[in-house]
Amino acid sequence: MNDGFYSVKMRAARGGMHTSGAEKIVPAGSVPAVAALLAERALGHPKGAPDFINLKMEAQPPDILRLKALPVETHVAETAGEGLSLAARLLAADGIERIDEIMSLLREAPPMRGAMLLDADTLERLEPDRERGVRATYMDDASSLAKGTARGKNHYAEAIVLATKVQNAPGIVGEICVSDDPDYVTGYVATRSLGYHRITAMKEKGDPRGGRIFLYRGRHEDAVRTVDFLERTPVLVEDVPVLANAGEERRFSSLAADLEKREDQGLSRRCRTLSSPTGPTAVVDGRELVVLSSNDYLDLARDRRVASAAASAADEWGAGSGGARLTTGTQPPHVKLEKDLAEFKGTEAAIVYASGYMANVGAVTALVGKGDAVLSDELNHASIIDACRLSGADVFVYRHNDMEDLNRRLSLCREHRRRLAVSDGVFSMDGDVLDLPRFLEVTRRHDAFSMVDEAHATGVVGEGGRGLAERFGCAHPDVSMGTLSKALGSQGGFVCGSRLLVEYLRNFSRPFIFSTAPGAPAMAAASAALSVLRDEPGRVARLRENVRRFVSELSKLGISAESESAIVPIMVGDERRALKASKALEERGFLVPAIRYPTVARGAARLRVAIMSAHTPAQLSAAAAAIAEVTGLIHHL
Ligand code: WAQ
Ligand code: MG
Repeated sequence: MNDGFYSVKMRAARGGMHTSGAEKIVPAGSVPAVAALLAERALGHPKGAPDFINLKMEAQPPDILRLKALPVETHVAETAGEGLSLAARLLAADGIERIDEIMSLLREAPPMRGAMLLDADTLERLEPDRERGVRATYMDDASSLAKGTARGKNHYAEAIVLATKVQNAPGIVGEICVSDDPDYVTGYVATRSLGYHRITAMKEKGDPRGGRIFLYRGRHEDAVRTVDFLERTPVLVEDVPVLANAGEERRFSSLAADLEKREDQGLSRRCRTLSSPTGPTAVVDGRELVVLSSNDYLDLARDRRVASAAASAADEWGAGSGGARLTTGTQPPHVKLEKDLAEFKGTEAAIVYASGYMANVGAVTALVGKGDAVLSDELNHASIIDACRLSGADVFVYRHNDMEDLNRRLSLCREHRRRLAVSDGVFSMDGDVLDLPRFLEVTRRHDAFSMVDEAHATGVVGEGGRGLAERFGCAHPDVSMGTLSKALGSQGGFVCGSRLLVEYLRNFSRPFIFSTAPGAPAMAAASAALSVLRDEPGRVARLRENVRRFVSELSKLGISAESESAIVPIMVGDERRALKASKALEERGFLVPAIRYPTVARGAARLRVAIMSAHTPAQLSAAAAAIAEVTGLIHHL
C-alpha cells in the first residue's frame, strides 16, 4: 500500500447547478473513508439531493508544503457598516488603501466560483478567467483527519486554510472575503503580517452577495506564478486554531466587553494570592507586606489552638461533612459549636450556616416574603441587600443609621403581614456602629422583627468581643447574625436567637436546608476560637488599643479618620485614584485594598484599613505615615 498523500475532491450538482463541494488532502489509507464521507455530505446537502457527484482522487507529491495557520482575531461588529469600516481600518494599517473602491468591486461583481485578483494599488484585474476567477485549491487542515472530518460545512476552518495558503502565495498582500451564504454574515480580512481578522458583520443578513478579492503587488506578468501556486501547489495548514461556533463566540464576547468596560472604569478585580498563612504580615508575589486588610482581627486563624482543633477534627471526623445538616451532615462538632455560640452571645440557641452570606440570605428569606416588609439601612452589606431582594418582600431602604427615618418608614408598613428591620452592627465599609438601643426601641414600637449583622462586631465590639448588646448593655435583637470567618478565624456564618427562632430557621431557611453542612474542622476551629476569646479577653482590648493608636497617628499627620470597630476607611472618591493609592501603598510595603463600586457607591471609593490585635506599634505608625504620604500625592497619581 502507498503511504503518500491523496487529494480527494468532491463536487456535486443538481440540474446543472452547483450544490456542494469540498476537498481533503489525506494519507492513502484514509482515502476510502474520506471519499465515502464526502459523498454522504453531497447527498445530504440542504440545497437538495444532487443528480451528479464528481469524486476525484489524485496522488500528491510526498513533500507537501506545510504552512502555519495565520493567527486569528475576532472582532464583534454590530452592523455591516461597522464591520466594513473596521475592515478598511485594518487593511489601511497594512498599507492597503482605496478600500471603498475595492469593496464596491466586490459587491458589484457577478457571482464567481473563484476570487478576483486585483493589483492592490491600481485595482487592475489580473485573473486570467474573469468569469470564474482564481480558485485556491489543493489545500487542507493538516489535522482534519485527527479531528474527524466534519460532516457539515465549517466556514471558519475552511476559510482559515484558504486564507493561509493565499497569504503565502507570491505577490499576495491581502484578502477580503464575504460569504455568499445569505445567512452567514461573518467575513474576514487577512494579510500576512496582520493575520486573519474575523469580523462578525460584513453584510446584512439575507444578502446573497459575497465574494473574495486577492490583492497583489508585483509585476503583472508574474501573476501567472501566483495563480499557479494557488491552483496547483498542494498545501497542508498546521495549527489551525480551534474556534467555538459563532453563536458561542458572540455570547462570550459580550462577557469580554463587560469585563473591558469594568477595566476602563478602574473597577476590575483580581484575586491576590497570599503565599503565607493569614496574619499581620503576608508574602505576596514574593515580598513580605504588612497586611492592613484582613478580617482575622484577633489573629486566630493561624493560632495553634485553633488550627490544631481543625486538624484533629479532620482526623476524627473527616474533611467534609458529606451531607446537608438535616440529612447526614450533622456531627458532634456542629452541635457543640451551636451550643458554644449561644452561650458566648447569651442567647437560647444558635444555628450555623456555611457562610455569613448564607446566614443573611437564610434568615431574611425565611422570615419575610410576599406581603411582608423588610427595612434595610442604605449602607447594609451586599449579602443583606441580596437577601432582601431574594425574599420577595417589599423592600424599604432607610437613611444610614437614621432611626427617625426607620421609624417613619415602619409607620407606613402597618398593613404588611410581617415587618423586619435589618442593619449591619458594624458597617463593613465605614466601620461605624449601629445605635442598637434605639434600633430596638423603634422596631418594638412597630412590632417589627429586629435583625443585626454582627459579622464585623463579633470578637471586636464589647468588652469580651460579644458584640453590640454587650457594648450597649442592652438586649439582643431578635435575630443576631454573625460569622465564624472573621475574628473567629474559621469559616461559616451563624444566627443566634430564641429557641423558637432557631427551630423556625431550621425548617424554613433554604440555604440551611439545601447546602452541605460545613465540615467538622471549621466547626471545631470556631469552638476553639471562642474558648481562646473567653480565656484571653486581652486580645479584644489590644485590638481596640491598636485602632486608637492608628487613628491618632493619622490625625497627627492631618488625616481625619475615626472608627468604633477595627475598620478604618480613608476616603478617596475616584475609583482609579483609589486603585493607584492602593498600588503605591503596596510599593511601600502595605497591603491596603481600594474599595470601589459596587461594594460602595460610585465616586465613594476608599482605602479600607482593617486593624488586627497583632499589629505592632511600629507597623501601625509606619502604615499611617505611608498612607499620609500616598494620600498627599494622590492628586498627582
Ligand atoms: N478560491 C477562491 N475563491 C473562492 C473559493 C476558493 N477556493 N471558494 C469560494 N471563493 C469565493 C467565491 O467568490 C465565493 O462566492 C466567495 O469566495 C465566498 O465563498 O467564520 O463561507 O464559501 O471566520 O461563501 C468567511 C468567514 C466565510 C469564516 C467565507 O465563503 C469565519 C465563506 P464562501
Ligand atoms: Mg459558499
